Amino acid sequence: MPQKKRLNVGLIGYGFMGKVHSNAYLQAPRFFDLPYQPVLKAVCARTPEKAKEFAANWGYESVESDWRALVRRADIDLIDIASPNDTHAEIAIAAAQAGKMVCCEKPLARSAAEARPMVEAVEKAGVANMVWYNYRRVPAVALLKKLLDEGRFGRIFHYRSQFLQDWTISQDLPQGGQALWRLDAAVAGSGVTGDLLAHNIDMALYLNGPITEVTAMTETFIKERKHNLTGKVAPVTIDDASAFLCRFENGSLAMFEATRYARGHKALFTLEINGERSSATWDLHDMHRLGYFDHRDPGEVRGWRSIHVSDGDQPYMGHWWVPGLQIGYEATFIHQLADFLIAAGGGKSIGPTFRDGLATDYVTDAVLKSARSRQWEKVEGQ
Ligand code: SOE
Repeated sequence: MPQKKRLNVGLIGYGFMGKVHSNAYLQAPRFFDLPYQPVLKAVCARTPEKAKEFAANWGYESVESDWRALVRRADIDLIDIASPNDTHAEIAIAAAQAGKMVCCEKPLARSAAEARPMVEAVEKAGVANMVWYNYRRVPAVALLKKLLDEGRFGRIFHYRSQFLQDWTISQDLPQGGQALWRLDAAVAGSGVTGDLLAHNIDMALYLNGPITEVTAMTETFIKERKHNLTGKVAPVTIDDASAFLCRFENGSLAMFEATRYARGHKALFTLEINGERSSATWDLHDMHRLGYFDHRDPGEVRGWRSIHVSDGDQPYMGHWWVPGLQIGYEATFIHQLADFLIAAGGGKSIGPTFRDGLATDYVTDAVLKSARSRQWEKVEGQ
């Protein structure tokens, strides 16, 4: 077998996403034929002990405690940003200027204004780039995309999507700091709009095209929480729930909702799309199933099909076990990395690129603006 080109990865961040990405670098070359062999070269974290622990567990060869030192290293080919949202822009721009490939956790940035120079930097440097909107790579979602691209749905009338969680309902939960920066708007940019709705929006832009205008409402149910960095009770700055109506460029109408206050729901990401000839449904808690209805089926057998997307001729599944057996959440990152490395080997980037991440940030900006203005708002940059 010819030797694969080694691709030295420098990871920044060691939380939940640091683990998921590290797993993808280890597993992708085992299941996919890739032009590169990823090497876990260095992990960077502000606390050296944490970085060392993480490196020992995942097999990173070295540790850094300053991301600038990591970006300067000549032996690093790819910078992976899995640190909180307020760090994405500076790191990504420096990495692109140093000529590295850049993979960034979602959302790309805290706002479109912050994301724009990131897009300029990667495009000017001509480096491969992507944003980890992993749910596009669920096999059932990839199959839905294929069916849509084949024109089976006809004109699209409706799109609906929700992301429901319940982990912030307790008043006793503090905000801010290492584990809870998602509750601090200064670090995260926003609450569920940038964290959860961003997934719904990325997938909708991918499946149904650009969104032109939105009207939104947001709510912060718990107004004050103890801040982990100061120990003091402080106003909560994020949105706890966010919902919006919108119009797509293709003329379809849509409803979106995300919340961390839907008691009983942990990560219920759902979507439904209704076209002139076909409709489809999908939800993350039953992620292998695609609901599909085709009005052109003969009347006597017409009805909703529940397609278990686990067969070798369905997207990605031929790389895994035998037909009918399932894969997990972590596989979506493995698929995304495999697609990225195959494209990078041919000198290209695949979606979601930084430019696609910016498109999502334009929509989340419009959602937050509309919630404040209580008016319909145009989505910029479309
Ligand atoms: C929040 O709880 C979160 O972990 C998001 O940050 C992820 O992007 C989402 O996939 C699951 O929920």
